[in-house]
Amino acid sequence: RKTLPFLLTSALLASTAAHAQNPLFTDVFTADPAAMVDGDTVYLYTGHDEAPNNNVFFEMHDWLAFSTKDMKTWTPHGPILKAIDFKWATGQAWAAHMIKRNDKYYFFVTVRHDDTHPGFAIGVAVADSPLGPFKDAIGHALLTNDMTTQTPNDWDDIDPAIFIDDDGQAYMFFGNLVPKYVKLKDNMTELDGDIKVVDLKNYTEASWVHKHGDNYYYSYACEFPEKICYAMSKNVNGPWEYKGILNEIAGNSETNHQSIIDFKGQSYFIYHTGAVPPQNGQESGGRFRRSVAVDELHYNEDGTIKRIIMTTE
Ligand code: FUB
Repeated sequence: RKTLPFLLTSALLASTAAHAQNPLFTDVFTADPAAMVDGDTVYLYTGHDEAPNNNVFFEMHDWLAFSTKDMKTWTPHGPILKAIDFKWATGQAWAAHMIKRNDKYYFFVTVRHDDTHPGFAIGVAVADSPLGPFKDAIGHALLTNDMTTQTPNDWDDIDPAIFIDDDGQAYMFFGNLVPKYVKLKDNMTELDGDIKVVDLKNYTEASWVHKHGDNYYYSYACEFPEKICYAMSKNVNGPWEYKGILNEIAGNSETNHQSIIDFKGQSYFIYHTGAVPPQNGQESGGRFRRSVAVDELHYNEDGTIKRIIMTTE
């Protein structure tokens, strides 16, 4: 039960913080945040947890979109795409990533493939606007499970994270247990060259690559239950030097999944937590009932990142 001092402190923090109160959304469960800055707006794409209480696994059918111009007031835009909008997929709308290129918006997603390629796969949808309408850009998966040549892990092609380097070359980072990356062609719908393995300490999933100043950062969920760890490099191709933990397991969600953005002079760490009490008619959060939260992210002078202070802790 929350006490008056707790509520007053929360209200004060919410009024002085550079972002909205956490969790960001209390009428829907959201997970796997993928934020994209586009001009004066942040678009936030999330998975949509719909598991009933005590369910034993994820129940995720579509991806949701939200936007803000000040990180405080968020506008919900509802579902932008369903997993089964990819005709070759059977469901499981897992982690996704949006990226803009040549005035088009490419939404890279994790879905479960049909029996022709059992296991998870990565697909791409495209639209002329950040809020869609989106359609399958290829008509088949960009990357499917190949049990003959890869480690027999049918989750290995999940959690795409797209990064476009200063020279215009696009890369897709992805993977479960083994982090991998591959170049993308300019059309964003074809792989360009071999898939390479990245050397990262304790990698589990949830790749995210960004650049700040002259440094490249690879953040990822590490261990299990998951924390977010990160490594730094002077080159997108590595080598990556392990730098430590950004946040501990957030609430009781077991998974952890982050976006890192710079927006209007402030850096933000966006993640999900399971520690959401019943509110607004919702049941409580948990492993398969996660909620997206945001906190400030601060860099040290040497480019390393300070440990995130989570308001949800
Ligand atoms: O939301 C389903 C899966 O859980 C994601 O793909 C992983 O990153 C983990 O958050």
